[in-house]
Amino acid sequence: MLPGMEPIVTAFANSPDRGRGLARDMAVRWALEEVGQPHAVQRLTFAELKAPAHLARNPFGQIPTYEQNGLVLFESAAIVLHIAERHGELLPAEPQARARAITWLFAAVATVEPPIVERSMALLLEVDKPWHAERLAMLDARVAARLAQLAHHLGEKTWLDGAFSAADLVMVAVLRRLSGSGLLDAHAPLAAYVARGEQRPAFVRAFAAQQAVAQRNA
Ligand code: GTB
Repeated sequence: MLPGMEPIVTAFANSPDRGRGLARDMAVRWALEEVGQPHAVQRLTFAELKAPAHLARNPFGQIPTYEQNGLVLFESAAIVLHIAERHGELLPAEPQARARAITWLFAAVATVEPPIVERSMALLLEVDKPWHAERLAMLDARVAARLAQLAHHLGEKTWLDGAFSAADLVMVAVLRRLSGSGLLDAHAPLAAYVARGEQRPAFVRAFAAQQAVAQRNA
């Protein structure tokens, strides 16, 4: 733990995932657990997300945000990267390995996540459209293509590139959004990779913390 004020992370007051840890505060909370940094979680209603106090933290009115010692950040992957850099953990020290880990962190949110999010949105907002089945099949194929490429890279490796890093943390958080879709089942090593992430004690602690809130809300 480093000196300074405890960081404050924002999360949904009542997450629509009902305790499955699928909202993006999960990655930030997991990263803070990995580096042993105690933190406070501020829970916001949907109305509070769009109120001036929160828009000052995140112009897009979303969770998660991170505040510590006057620094205010948004974007979950940027926050995880900041935590990794501040604590000198979750990223390799050797410059080339570090650059590769940051590349994978970007790949998680910029290349792997977009079709996964599009698919979730289609299931949430478009099920009643006459073209839904056709579009879902297209999105399933796009997700499946990314998963096949990722599985090919992962091969028999435990983590994306050497030791567990911030990139694995964000990648696992991204892939978890497919839980229940069956799409991960086509790649046993990828499903095992996600399971390895979920078995890390820091993940288990962060998951339990957000689940306890969901259970209180239920
Ligand atoms: N790129 C940003 C980041 O990574 O931080 C995206 C942040 C974001 O999408 N935040 C969402 C939010 O605040 C919550 S995580 N939404 C409210 C709004 O935009 O008004 C997305 C999310 C929501 C719900 C589920 N779920 O129920 O399973 C999963 C993921």
